[in-house]
Amino acid sequence: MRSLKQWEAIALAAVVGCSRAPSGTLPAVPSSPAAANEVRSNGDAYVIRFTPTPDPIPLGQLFSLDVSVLDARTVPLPGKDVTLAVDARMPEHQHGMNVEPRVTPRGDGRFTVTGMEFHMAGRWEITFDVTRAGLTERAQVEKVLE
Ligand SMILES: [Cu+2]
Repeated sequence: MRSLKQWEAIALAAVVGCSRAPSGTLPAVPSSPAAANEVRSNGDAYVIRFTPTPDPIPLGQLFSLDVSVLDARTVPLPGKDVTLAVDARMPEHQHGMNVEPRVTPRGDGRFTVTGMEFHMAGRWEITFDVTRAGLTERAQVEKVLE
């Protein structure tokens, strides 16, 4: 039969065990202000980070995006086997942009997207289509312009 002291030790071990973060799980996407410009792809294979220039995205003016495609653990993707297509739409209005953006690869999963323009105020949805080894996965993020 166990003594009271032993039960206390077991209970304490259980509490300590619970307070520890579970191992083997993916790191959480940080909830910093920058997280607003970070999105996971729908199949959870990629994390997309993007920075607009100008920032915030202006209304009725050309802007560009610096985009980094990272793996699910937010590690940069080495090599040149990743391609990216970017588009934007206003879902409520069922139209896209009046311009066609150009994507320039910078290597290691980084891209510069030029020639974007949101010509109307309201809700826009930017889509990032990441293709690697013949498989395409989409990430989308919302931007509301006033
Ligand atoms: Cu519209």
